[in-house]
Amino acid sequence: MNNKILVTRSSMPDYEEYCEEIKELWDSHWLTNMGVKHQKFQAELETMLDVPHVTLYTNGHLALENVIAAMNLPRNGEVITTPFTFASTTHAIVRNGLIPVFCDIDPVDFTMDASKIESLITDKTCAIVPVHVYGNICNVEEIQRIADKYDLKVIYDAAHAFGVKYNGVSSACFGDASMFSFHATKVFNTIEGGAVCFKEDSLVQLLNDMKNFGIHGPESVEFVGGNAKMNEFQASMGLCNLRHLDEAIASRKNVVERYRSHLENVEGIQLSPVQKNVESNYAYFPVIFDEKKFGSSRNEVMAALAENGIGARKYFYPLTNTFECFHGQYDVNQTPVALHISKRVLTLPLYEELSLEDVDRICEVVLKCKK
Ligand code: T4K
Repeated sequence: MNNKILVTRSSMPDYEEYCEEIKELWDSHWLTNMGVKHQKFQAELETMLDVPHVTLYTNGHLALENVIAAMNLPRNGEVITTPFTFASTTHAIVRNGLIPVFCDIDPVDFTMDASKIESLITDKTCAIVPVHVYGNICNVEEIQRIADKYDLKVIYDAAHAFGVKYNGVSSACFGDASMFSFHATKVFNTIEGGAVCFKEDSLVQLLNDMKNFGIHGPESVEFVGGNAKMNEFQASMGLCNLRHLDEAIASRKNVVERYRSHLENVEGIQLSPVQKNVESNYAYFPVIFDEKKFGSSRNEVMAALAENGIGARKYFYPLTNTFECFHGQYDVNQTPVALHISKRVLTLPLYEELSLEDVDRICEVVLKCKK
């Protein structure tokens, strides 16, 4: 079927624009290791995100792993986090030798339920890693209050929240640091890519060294670092896509509004409301199906869409605290709201070029499932 609709589709600049951007790489032969495109892109992001420091990475996951490592947390320390996320969040914690402690989520915006954090704190708790899931902003004030009270680090997984503002403040500015993903499937992409944003000056050198094998100078390797550098082709894609970000977000807004016009106030369907005081990036369109009221389950709706060539996805099912790799280490009943939502959520197709006619077609298939 050639009119297949996938869950998302990368935003891309014109071919000529990208070719023009990468042309000088053929003159310089400088392809990676913090070249001119890397430097320019980093500076543009610092301005655009209104944050003192941005460090670029080859992907969002390594950005998160590196920034958690940079916080110098005690081995086997406990990190309060959410299971309603992509594998990356939990894996970044575990791969740093830390223990995730799962906090339940808010039933309306699906971010960490800040009212449940304090009851999870023990003398081993050292950090909180919340997720601005779907681009919904966490309760940043309450999380910071708790972090200050118990002397905890806060690292936001802001993979979904690039370009989002809360009370006029960029999502790059909360906590000790925030990580963005620039993966091909994101609102803003550098093919693969990611960034860490932060205010603390002393982190600049540390993060730069960590992503480059721990190499501090030509003859000085201060610690065992890895390789997580963004290359010049990725940075060039970022420079191009940044020029068109506002258009991309405006198109996504139209798509989301069209979805809402069809699906709001339908019995058995819960949508995630636009958060107060938040300038959204319209990253995802999650829909919660209540089988009893809607007449069809989430899986039945997904199958009906698939029959019509439409690829919706269960972001995020299964919960990370149920992954096989954790061998039943965590009790999923400790996060009942997350479990409930993950069994019912379906994210519908959303991307810059999705036509409003296609949104109408998708909603028609969804609403045909209502019994
Ligand atoms: N934290 C959170 C909360 C995250 O959601 C993610 C990533 C991370 C951390 C880690 O960031 P990165 O290290 O990835 O930068 C996708 C993405 O790979 C992943 O980046 C993303 N979250 C996750 C939610 O979704 P898949 O396995 O669902 O992707 P895939 O290959 O099935 O693609 C989905 C659709 O996107 C395709 O049907 C078509 C479209 N697509 C895909 C690719 C690869 C394109 O249009 N262009 C492409 O190049 O994981």
